[in-house]
Amino acid sequence: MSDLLVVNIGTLATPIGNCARGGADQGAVRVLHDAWVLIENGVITGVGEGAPPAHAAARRIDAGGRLVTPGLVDAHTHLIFGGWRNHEMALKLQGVPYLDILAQGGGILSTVEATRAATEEELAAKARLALDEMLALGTTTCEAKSGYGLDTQQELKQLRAIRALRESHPMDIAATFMGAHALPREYKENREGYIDLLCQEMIPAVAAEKLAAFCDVFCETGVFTAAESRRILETGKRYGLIPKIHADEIDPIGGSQLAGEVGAISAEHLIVCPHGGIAGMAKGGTVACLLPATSLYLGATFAPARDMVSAGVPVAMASDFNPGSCPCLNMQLVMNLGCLRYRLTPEEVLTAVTLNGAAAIAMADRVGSLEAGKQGDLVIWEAEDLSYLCYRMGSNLVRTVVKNGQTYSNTTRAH
Ligand code: IZC
Ligand code: ZN
Repeated sequence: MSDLLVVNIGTLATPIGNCARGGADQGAVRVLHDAWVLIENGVITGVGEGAPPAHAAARRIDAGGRLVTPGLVDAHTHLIFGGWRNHEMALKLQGVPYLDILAQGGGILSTVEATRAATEEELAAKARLALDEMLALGTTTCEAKSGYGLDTQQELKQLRAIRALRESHPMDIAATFMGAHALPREYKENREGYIDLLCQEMIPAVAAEKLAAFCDVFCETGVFTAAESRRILETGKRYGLIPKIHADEIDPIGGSQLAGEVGAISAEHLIVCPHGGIAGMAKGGTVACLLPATSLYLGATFAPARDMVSAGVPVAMASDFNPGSCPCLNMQLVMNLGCLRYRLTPEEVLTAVTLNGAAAIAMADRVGSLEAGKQGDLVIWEAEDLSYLCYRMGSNLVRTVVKNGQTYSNTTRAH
């Protein structure tokens, strides 16, 4: 692997460290001017200001005075699914709520049908297109959940598709088992039976094949209660799966408090998170993983991000890419919404989509900042500073993505 020296960086902006940053540290970003980054064998070996080191063998890239940040980390996606849900647009326009569509057998359950009908190879091929698009938009690490199989073999199929992509695509992918995404049709009248299946068969099978690092639950009205979520997450923990939880997306039924109690690495959505939930997450050391594009898409309110920062809860932001509530994988739009709708500063937003996202998937020791020892993942932007990156809307401002020291150029120039 050839070495890479990125020079003539007008502004280099990066959070610092190997763990999530909350409170005042959320916005404590290091900014260098006239900077350079040296990547050797795919790993950053130097970052500095002024004259770059002499390294005759390294390939040089001139950033032309532009902004450079760490590669973006999208810590919450439902990457692997069959079909889409555009046919539900008519229902949305009639005002039918998300949970009502699910209760009628649509929503997640419609994607379950399409996912069950696809082979592992078909699922991986479809997701590969999404990964290509994510990389072109500046995302260099992502998380991917199962949760559209809802039986043992079908969930394993989704997770094996993730494994195949991890081995063949430049994107770093963290895998999450989310068999507790909905109650499958077969168990509509037998909740207890499905939770037994999750705890006694699915979680052990996922752990035995080492197919996931995390276990996630959709804790929501009509889906899984807080008590059921606790049982599933505690079982996952016994099998070495780190808990995550979809909490307070539509109704506050105790998910964020539970996140703190079970020591979840992250709690997701938190659109209607109560004060008690924020306090619980602060106590439990949980990262709040906020998904503003989903609020936009559902026409919902936006999570109380400023209250979370004030309480010292580290805030991450992710896309929530999925075929129902957020068919969007553009983290630049997420950054834009982070400023406009969460009232976070561009510096707080940067930490949310890099280091804190990495912490939400237990990868902050490897990615999420530009420092010696971290992976050579960065983006050269068609922007002169962070405020410009957060201010523009709807364009792809990527000029060049560097992933593990390899370069990927955006051929559609934003201006
Ligand atoms: O397919 O609707 N919220 N799960 C929980 C989702 C959204 C994904 C979906
Ligand atoms: Zn989700």
